[in-house]
Amino acid sequence: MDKKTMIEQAYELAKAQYAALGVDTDAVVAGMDEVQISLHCWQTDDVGGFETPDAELGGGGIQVTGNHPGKAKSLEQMRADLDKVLSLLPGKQRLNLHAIYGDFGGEVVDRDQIEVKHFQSWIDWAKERGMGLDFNPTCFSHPMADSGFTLSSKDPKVRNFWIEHVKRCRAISAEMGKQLGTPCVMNTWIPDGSKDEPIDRNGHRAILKDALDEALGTPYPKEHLIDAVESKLFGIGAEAMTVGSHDFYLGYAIKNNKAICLDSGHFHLTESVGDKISSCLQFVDDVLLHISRPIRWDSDHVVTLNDEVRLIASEIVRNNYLPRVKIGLDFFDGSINRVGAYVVGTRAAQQAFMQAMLEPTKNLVKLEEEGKYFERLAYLELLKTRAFGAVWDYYCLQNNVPADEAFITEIQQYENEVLLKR
Ligand code: RNT
Ligand code: ZN
Repeated sequence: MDKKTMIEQAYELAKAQYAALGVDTDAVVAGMDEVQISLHCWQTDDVGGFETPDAELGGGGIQVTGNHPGKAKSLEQMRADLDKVLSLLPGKQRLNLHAIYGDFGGEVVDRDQIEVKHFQSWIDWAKERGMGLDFNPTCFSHPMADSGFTLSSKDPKVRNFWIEHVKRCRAISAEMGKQLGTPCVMNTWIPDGSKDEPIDRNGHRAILKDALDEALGTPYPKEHLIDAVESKLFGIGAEAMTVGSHDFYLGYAIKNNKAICLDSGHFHLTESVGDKISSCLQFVDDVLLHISRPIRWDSDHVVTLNDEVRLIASEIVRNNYLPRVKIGLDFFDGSINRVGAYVVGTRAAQQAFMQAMLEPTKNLVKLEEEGKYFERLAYLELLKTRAFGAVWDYYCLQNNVPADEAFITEIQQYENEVLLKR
C-alpha cells in the first residue's frame, strides 16, 4: 500500500472512532487553520542577533547551551532555515522577531537608533509568504543592561536609553502590523532583578511602572499593534527578586489594557500556566503565550506534547479563546539540530491544539455538571488512546507536508547539504 492510501484509510477509521465519541474530525482538520503559531526566530541562532557578525546572547539571566554545528550566522542563513521549517509545518504561521535581528546592512545601529527601515526587508519577506509579524524589544545582551537593570534602573541615563528603545520598537511593530494587515504583538520582557535580597523592591517597581507608562504610552490602533508584557519568577543571577513579577505585570496589563504574556517557564514548577488562562481572560482582552518546556528551571527546552502544553491548548479550545490568545513559542536549544528542534517543538504545540479539538467537550461538561466524575475521568483516559496520529497525519497530507517520519529525513538532508557547510 502506498503511503497516501495508508494515511487516508487510517484517517477513515479514526474518523469513525472519534465520531462514536461525538467528535467530527473533518471539522477539527478544518479548524486547525485558526491555530496560528508565531515562530520565534531566535531558535535558529541561539538568541544571537545580527548587530555584529559574532553577536551572542549575553546576560539577562537566560542561557542557551550546546554547540551543535549549523547555527544561522546571517540574515540569509536565518531566512533559509525559516523557509525550511515552514516547509515542514502544516497550517499557517507567523514570525516573531527580536529587535537584534534587523537588516542593519553591516552598520552598527544601537538599540536607541533602530528604525522601520531596518526591518523593511523582513516586512517584505513576510508579505511574500502571507505571514504576520510579531516583535520584541531586546533589553539584554547590551552594555546598558550590564547592571542587571534596564527600564527599572535608578540611573536615568540607562532607563531613558531603554525607554527610547521600546518606543522605537513600538513604532516599528505598528508599521509591521499596518503593512501586513494583521496586528503585530509586541512583547516587552526585561531581565531586571537582583541576585541577592534587595532593600528597595518598591523603588524599582515604581520606576518600572512609570517607565512603562512612558515607553508604551503613544497610542497606536489595535489593528496595528497589541502590546504585551511578560512576567518572570527569576533569572540566573537575579534569583532573589524580579522587578517584573507576575503580580506586577498582571496588574499593569489590567490597568492599562495591555495583553499579559504567560511563558511556561516563568512560574514555580508546580504552577500550571494552563490554569491561568481563564483567570487572566476575565480581566484582560488578550493573552500572549510563550510555550516552552522548563526542566527544573526556565531552561527553554524544546516543546514536547506533554501534559502542561496539552492543558494550555485545551483551556483555549474548550472556551473558544483562540481569537484572544496569541500563540508564541519560546525555546532555544543549541545542543541538537536547531531546525529539527524548531520543527519538533512547533509540531508538538500544533498537536496539542489538535488533541484539544478532538475532545467532545460538551459531553464532558455535561458529565461534570451531573457529578459523574468517574465517567469524566474514564473518557479523558480513553481519549488519550484514540487514533490521534491518524488525524494528524491526514492534516499534514492535506497541507502537503511530510506526514510521518519523512520530516526527520528531510532535516537530516538539510543538515548535510546546508547546515554542516556553514
Ligand atoms: C526570558 C523570556 C523572553 C526571552 C525571549 C528571547 O526569560 O522568556 O521571552 O526568552 O525574549
Ligand atoms: Zn518568554
